[in-house]
Amino acid sequence: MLRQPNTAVRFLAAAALVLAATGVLARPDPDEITITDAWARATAPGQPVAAAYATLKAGAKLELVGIETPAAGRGEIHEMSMEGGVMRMRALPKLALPKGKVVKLAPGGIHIMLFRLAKPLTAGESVPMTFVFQRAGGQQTRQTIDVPVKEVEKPAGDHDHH
Ligand SMILES: [Cu+2]
Repeated sequence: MLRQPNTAVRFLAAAALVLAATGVLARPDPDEITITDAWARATAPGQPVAAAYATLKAGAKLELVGIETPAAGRGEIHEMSMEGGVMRMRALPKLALPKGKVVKLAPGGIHIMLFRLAKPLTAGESVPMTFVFQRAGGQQTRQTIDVPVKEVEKPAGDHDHH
């Protein structure tokens, strides 16, 4: 009977299409960006802002130029630094991602700040977050991931002043 092989061939063709659609068969993207260890800090009720962190690695020289999420009205990239013995932070319009270098956004350092939270971030839940990257030529590429919300103690000196 020919039916069995036919079915098998059809199944393989369908599987190949799915793989192609999911990019498994696609050539590796030279700009390939990996986002790992992403998490957002759980917030108390009524707290309007939250911090989020991630480890970024770009296969080509890129800049992180924006953060978008339905969980907040606005996302900013922030940098913390000591000024005259006081921990201060400022918004960065963009964050350089050198080719192949691991860039860590972590408590006490560069971080993502989410303003005007739609609702409190609850540990155990996750929020979708879109990272907007820009190539040297100005072309933008976006990557959206689910960022888990975690309850983690703040390191000494981490900001609470928002
Ligand atoms: Cu901040």
